Amino acid sequence: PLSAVIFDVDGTLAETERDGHRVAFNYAFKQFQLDWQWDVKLYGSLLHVSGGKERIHFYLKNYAPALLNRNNPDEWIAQIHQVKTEYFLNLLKKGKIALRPGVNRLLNQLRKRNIRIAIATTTTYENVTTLLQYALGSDALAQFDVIGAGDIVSRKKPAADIYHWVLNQLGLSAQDCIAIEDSENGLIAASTAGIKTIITPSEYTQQQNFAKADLVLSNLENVVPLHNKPFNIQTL
Ligand code: XBP
Ligand code: MG
Repeated sequence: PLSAVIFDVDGTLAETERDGHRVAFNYAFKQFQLDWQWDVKLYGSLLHVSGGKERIHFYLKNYAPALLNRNNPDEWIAQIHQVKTEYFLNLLKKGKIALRPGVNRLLNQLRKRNIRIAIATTTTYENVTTLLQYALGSDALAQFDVIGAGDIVSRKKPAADIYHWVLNQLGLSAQDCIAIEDSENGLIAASTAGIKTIITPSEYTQQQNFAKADLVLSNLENVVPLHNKPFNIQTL
């Protein structure tokens, strides 16, 4: 029996990357007098590294390695990332980022059936809680049994750690859950933890490899399988 559905956030609950996180990174770079500009295409390639701080570190290593010679580069990256997060939170609070189609409907159906709802994301905890509160209302957090986010685990997706952490918090095993993800990194993370995974590709992940997914849907509203293997969608 299905006991819980575990949702990814970025790309799955909402299209947060191109007009949200990307813009916030560029804002932070400007505040730190860095003339870096992550355009839409470059950002797409950087998304292969999950986690904002990890993404900045990767960019530095590849595009400005000399800057990593400074004292305590991780502390500096964390400061840049903090400014990025504050800007992103402001975008959320201005209502700039809406949930993807069908997300709200599925959450309501799960609640009605007493199926538990959890989050497994690499993004920062406040980003998740703020998105949920602004998109679903101030009491939204009560709907979520477990929120696994950001640095709660040290290895981010595609590592399975965040899914193991969430399963442990739920007190459930992998076969009692379904994960919903939008990216190959997310698919690898969830499936490595042994969790059946539905993929709803997002703006940046249309071309990724989802051959190992249990089900690929264009979105959660019009449930049209893009390719599918034996999978009991009735359980949803
Ligand atoms: C999301 C991420 C995050 C966001 C930015 O990946 O990789 O890093 O891009 O958020 P997933 P932070 O959807 O696979 O969890 O800057 O807060 O890390
Ligand atoms: Mg995602």
